[in-house]
Amino acid sequence: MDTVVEDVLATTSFIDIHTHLFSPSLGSLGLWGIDELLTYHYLEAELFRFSPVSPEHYWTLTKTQRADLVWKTLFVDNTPLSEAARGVIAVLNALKLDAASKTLEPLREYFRSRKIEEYIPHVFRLAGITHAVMTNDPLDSEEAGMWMRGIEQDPQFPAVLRIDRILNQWSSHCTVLAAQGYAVDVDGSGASMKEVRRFLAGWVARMKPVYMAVSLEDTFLFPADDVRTRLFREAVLPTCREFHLPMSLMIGVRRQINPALRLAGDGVGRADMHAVENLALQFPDNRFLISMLSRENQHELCVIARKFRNLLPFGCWWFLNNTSIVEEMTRERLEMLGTSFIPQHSDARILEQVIYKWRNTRRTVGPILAQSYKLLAADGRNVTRDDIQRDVNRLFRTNFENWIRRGD
Ligand code: RAT
Ligand code: ZN
Repeated sequence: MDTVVEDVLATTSFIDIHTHLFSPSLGSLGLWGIDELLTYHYLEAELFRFSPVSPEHYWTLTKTQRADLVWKTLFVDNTPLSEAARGVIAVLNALKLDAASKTLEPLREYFRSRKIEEYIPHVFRLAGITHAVMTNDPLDSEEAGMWMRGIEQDPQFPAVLRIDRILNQWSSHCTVLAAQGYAVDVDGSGASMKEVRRFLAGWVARMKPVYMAVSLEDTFLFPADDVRTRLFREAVLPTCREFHLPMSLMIGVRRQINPALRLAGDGVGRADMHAVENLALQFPDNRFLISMLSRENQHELCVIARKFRNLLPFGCWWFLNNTSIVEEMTRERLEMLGTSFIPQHSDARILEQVIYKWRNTRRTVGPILAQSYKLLAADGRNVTRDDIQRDVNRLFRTNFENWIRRGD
């Protein structure tokens, strides 16, 4: 059983439903190579535990110097045991590079000689994925500029309209919309909601996203007496319905608990699941992708998903993407939801990370699936390879495809 499951997982290409990767047409936004891999914020957080360097000094270094420091600290002077550090070793091995190199120069040489258009299919093959769904911010001036000038869309990199700045930072971003000619104000009064819908519709037309997305803090409440509740009710969710787009909610971030660490400075908190229940109940015609960041919220999410068919739990997000927690969450989800969920996304920020993140997923999920089939067999039902293939397709491809296509 274990080997059949392993083989099906190894030979099925997955859809990576949430990444921070970019298609080559979005140019320098796309990160790849050894210096980017080593300055990943998961590793920067670890650097400060092992090195006396102060964050303030670290940020004055060039990217090359930072990468050298991370390599020496976490990979030469210490054993790279953490999930994020081990991931770099797995990537170097998969690319047939020397993971024990004392310096980075030979590794840099390899990456310098890659041509991105040929390199991406190679990396996708090693990762066993066909698509990396992007995260696209219409209020990031660099990215928005590229979209406005017109970019060639790459079917391997479906777009996602990410609207954190609108839903989480309305007071500081409504002026940006106003400057672009939208009649909005900070209280969300007058034509504001209609104008936000016009803004979103424009970006839906431009990006052709497969869903809209936001990440929300652990203290998120819905409904609340605030502009965000109105934005959800009167602008975002109606636009999702109009264009048949799911809304992805990633809930549980405690932003900048240590601001000196910048991107690495966010934490996690347990969220109040009433918000998810209320959204699912009040908007039966919207479909939601849901990922909770806190381990403590996972069981509640499974229970709520059993009650609301418009919720699709996905991923073991960020601090949860560790073998021990992925095991626990996947087992719990299989037991409570069968195959009606999406076990994982990579959240990759640097291209090559998809290699180790998907390898870890296959390695961790394989035995759990196999164990479920063994229990089923012990209870009187054997499964065929076709059954297993159908289940793996659902978990890692078609649950997502069906979710984004409904209503077409
Ligand atoms: O996992 C991460 O890399 C985080 O920094 C976040 O980007 C998170 O995944 C998000 O999409 O907000
Ligand atoms: Zn993310």
